[in-house]
Amino acid sequence: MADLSAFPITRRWVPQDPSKLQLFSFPTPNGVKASIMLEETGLPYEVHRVTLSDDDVKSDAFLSLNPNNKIPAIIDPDGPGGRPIGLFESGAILLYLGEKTGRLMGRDAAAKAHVTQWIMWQMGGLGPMLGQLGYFVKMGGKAIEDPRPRQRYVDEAKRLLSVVAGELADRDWIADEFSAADIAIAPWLNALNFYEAREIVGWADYPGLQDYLDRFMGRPAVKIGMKTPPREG
Ligand SMILES: N[C@@H](CCC(=O)N[C@@H](CS)C(=O)NCC(=O)O)C(=O)O
Repeated sequence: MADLSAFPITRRWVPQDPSKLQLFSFPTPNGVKASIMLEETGLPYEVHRVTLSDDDVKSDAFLSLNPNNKIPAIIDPDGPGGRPIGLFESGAILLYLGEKTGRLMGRDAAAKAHVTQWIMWQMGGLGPMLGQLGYFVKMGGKAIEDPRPRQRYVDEAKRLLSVVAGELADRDWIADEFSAADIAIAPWLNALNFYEAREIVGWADYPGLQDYLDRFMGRPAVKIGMKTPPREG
């Protein structure tokens, strides 16, 4: 039986089966990247709900695994060299799980480089920019009278959407075959709905993006991963 007692987080969120990979997450666009990847690759895992409230995500227990106080994070009891490893940052988790399973990272070195490229594009661009857009359109920033911050993120979101739409014009998935890059990107496109920002970024101008989202959401593993862990319970 794997021993995860060196990870203080396991005293608050207790593994039932420490031989399984432990996921600490909440069903947000970043959180579901990890759960969808786990569902798609079929790796056995246990999920622990860490909500975005300070009591959870800023607790000493969670900070012991991720000092950056953000979900998702994982502990793999069977890490490199057979030793347990803790990991945070959804992009790093996707790359790690792809490497571990040999799945969803492209068939050859060139495809793998492209999958990595699009994961980096999502982590450095699409996610942070749409996150800021959500803040200025739906959350606290909505009350700010100066229109410039909001416009900045609207313009940047439009630009990023046109990039993905252009790439998807002649193929179903961002890096040719379905891959971890789609798992990074599609949940963020989906978040525009939650942010009530579709109209303002001209979502309807890119019908290919809705087709892409429908294709993504239609996958059985994605359906489960999108609801993992449940919001309540
Ligand atoms: N770059 C990080 C971002 C993760 C992130 O922003 N997580 C949000 C939820 S989507 C969070 O945990 N927020 C809690 C907080 O900031 O207090 C990743 O991709 O893992």
